[in-house]
Parts: sequence; C-alpha cells; structure tokens
Amino acid sequence: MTDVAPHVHPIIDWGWAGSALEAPSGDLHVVAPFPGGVLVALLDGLGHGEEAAAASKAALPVLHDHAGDSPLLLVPRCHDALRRTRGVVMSLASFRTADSSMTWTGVGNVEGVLLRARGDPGHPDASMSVRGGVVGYQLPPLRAETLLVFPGDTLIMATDGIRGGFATGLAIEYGPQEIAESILARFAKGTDDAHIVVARYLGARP
Ligand SMILES: [Mn+2]
Repeated sequence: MTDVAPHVHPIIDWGWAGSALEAPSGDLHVVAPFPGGVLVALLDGLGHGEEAAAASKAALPVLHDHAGDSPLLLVPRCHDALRRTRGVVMSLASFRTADSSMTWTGVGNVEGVLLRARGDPGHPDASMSVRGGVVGYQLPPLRAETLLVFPGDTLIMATDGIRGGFATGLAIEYGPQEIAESILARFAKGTDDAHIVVARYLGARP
C-alpha cells in the first residue's frame, strides 16, 4: 500500500497513503517546494489504469516548474498540458511563509479540508470549495480562497476513492503519515484508486 516514510520539508511535515485498483494508480500527489513556500497537489486521472496515470503524470512538469505560481495560474497551465490526455480532477494548495497563508482551489472532486491545531473561533476548520470540470477537457471559472494558517494546522486532501466524512473526529495529534494511513485503512471505497496526502504547516523555520 504505502512504501515511504513520513517526509519532512522545512515548511510542512507531510505524508501520504494510496492504493490502486489496478496498477499504476491514476491518483498522484505532488509536493513541490519553492522559495518561501510549498505547493501541495492531489490529482485523479479520469478512470483508472495506464491512461489515467498518464494524464496525472502529464501535470508533473508544470507543477514542479511553476510551483511558486498562484494556483489560479497553475490550473490553466495544467489544462493546456493535459489536452491530449483523458484529463484529471485536481486540487491545489499553496503554503507561503511570508504571510502565513494557504491558497487553495480545485477542479472536480478531490476533497480538501484544513483542520486547525487550536480551537480558535476566528479560524475554524475549513473545506475547499471545488468547481465541477475536468482539467485538460473543460475548465470551470476558477476561484481560489486564501486562509491564514498557523503552526500545526493540517491540510488533508483525498480523491473520490475515499469516502466522505474522513476528517470527522480525526485525531490531529497524530503525525501526517499516520493520519494518511489511518484514512486509507478506514475510508477507502475499494472500487476506485484511493489516495490521501496530508500536510501539516510548521511555519517559517530558520
Ligand atoms: Mn477517482
């Protein structure tokens, strides 16, 4: 299922878990650092198998080469790069330390939630609002939302191979890798590729 240890990046601590209905998985996460921030993305190529995986992979150069761009620019860039593929649904979140912000947007049904480390009524847990569409085929009008983030705040993204409600009652004191594996174990539908990426904001580090 999962084959990597937790990853630590200077701005986030992150982990992932996934399972493929049929190898290779069409679901793919991307964690791409850039000066002053890091981009976290989760893609789900339409359908499953080789062509789904090819669609997701076609976005990799765009996301790595332009990681520091606004998600509102990255989605159309991916759209252009994926025109000859089946297309993907995807969600993006860009963390920036300069203003302790996370900007997220999505096309299609890759779910995103932000769980707060502290119960501050001014900064409640949040869910990403996504628009219907397919990157590479039909883009909806995009809208991104920017939230202030605080050390310990935890982003979870999951493809639609994971049942909804996965974040309910989640124990945020666990590490990102443990959270990802726990969600996969408890919420994978078993009828589609399933993939989760979890990123905990650490804040700027010396
Ligand atoms: Mn799917």
